[in-house]
Amino acid sequence: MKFGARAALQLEPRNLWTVDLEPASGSILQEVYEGLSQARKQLPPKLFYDRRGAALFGAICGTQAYYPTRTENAILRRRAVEIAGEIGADSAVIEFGAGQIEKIRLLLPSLRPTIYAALDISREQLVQASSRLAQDYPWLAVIAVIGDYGSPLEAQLTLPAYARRVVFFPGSTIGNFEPEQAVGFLQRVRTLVGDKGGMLIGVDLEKPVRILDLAYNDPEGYTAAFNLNLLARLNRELGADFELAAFEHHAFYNADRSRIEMHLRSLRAQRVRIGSRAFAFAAGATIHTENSYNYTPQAFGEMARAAGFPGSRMWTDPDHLFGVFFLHS
Ligand code: AVI
Repeated sequence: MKFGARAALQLEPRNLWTVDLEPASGSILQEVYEGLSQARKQLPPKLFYDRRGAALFGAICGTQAYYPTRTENAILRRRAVEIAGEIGADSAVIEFGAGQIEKIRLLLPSLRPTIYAALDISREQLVQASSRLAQDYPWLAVIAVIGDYGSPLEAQLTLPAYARRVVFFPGSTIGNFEPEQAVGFLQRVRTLVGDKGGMLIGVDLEKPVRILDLAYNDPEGYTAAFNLNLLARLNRELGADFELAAFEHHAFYNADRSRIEMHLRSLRAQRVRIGSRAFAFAAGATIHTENSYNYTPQAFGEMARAAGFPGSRMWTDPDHLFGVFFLHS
């Protein structure tokens, strides 16, 4: 098994390989300086996912308020046979941001791909989850790819030519991209999978605002803790002196842009020191931490077409909260 110039390392069980595409990670300081120096302060949502952030995200996914996870899981479970029928035999599934590798398990018995490559930047979690998967499915070749799906993979991925490449991107993470970025990302996937390949992707659909408001303001407070953990992370990793009690979680639906926005709002005028710099916050000023766009099936279909996927089929739930799309040429 080879990835570009890199040989994959075989582990135990014998159907598991790992390949490391990730350079040793640098500091997040520059990104933080850049984001907080803008007129509208912002921080990239990827900074949410340190160990504690990943655990809080897991807790969010288990709440009643956060409908996307259980709704998407129900669609995958209920429609597994139809989805497998669309994808066909001998597929090589590449999951982006595979995390705990849970959702593909809903499809494996019906889909029976030849290869499953899970890509994630969190090395430890990925290797452990891949190893469990390889043990549970001895007939499947499992490849744990430590890497960032944001960086070009086209040159790195060498998979058998007969296999139909299918990128699996569940979880409505596409909604965290700006729409133009989302089209660019889908175009890259199109190049990666080639003419006979496809993409199975979860998309949050437009819906009444009260459902969205609740999902991003869960009564248990996990989303607030997830958002505020970003500041705690900057304190831990960069020695910043954010006073967490002086900021609050603020999430609301922006109807003009069809997106939920998450912010951290300063409760008073204050200065925060990070490394060698200080940043001033007026009372009520915010740091914009995330957008979660939702789409109508038509709008998402058009975006996919613009990216080179003219064919699409969608499966949804009875309330049309969430869509699982199979995109192809
Ligand atoms: C990962 N992503 C799709 C989640 C979302 O819904 O945008 C992250 C999240 N943010 C708040 N709650 C969950």
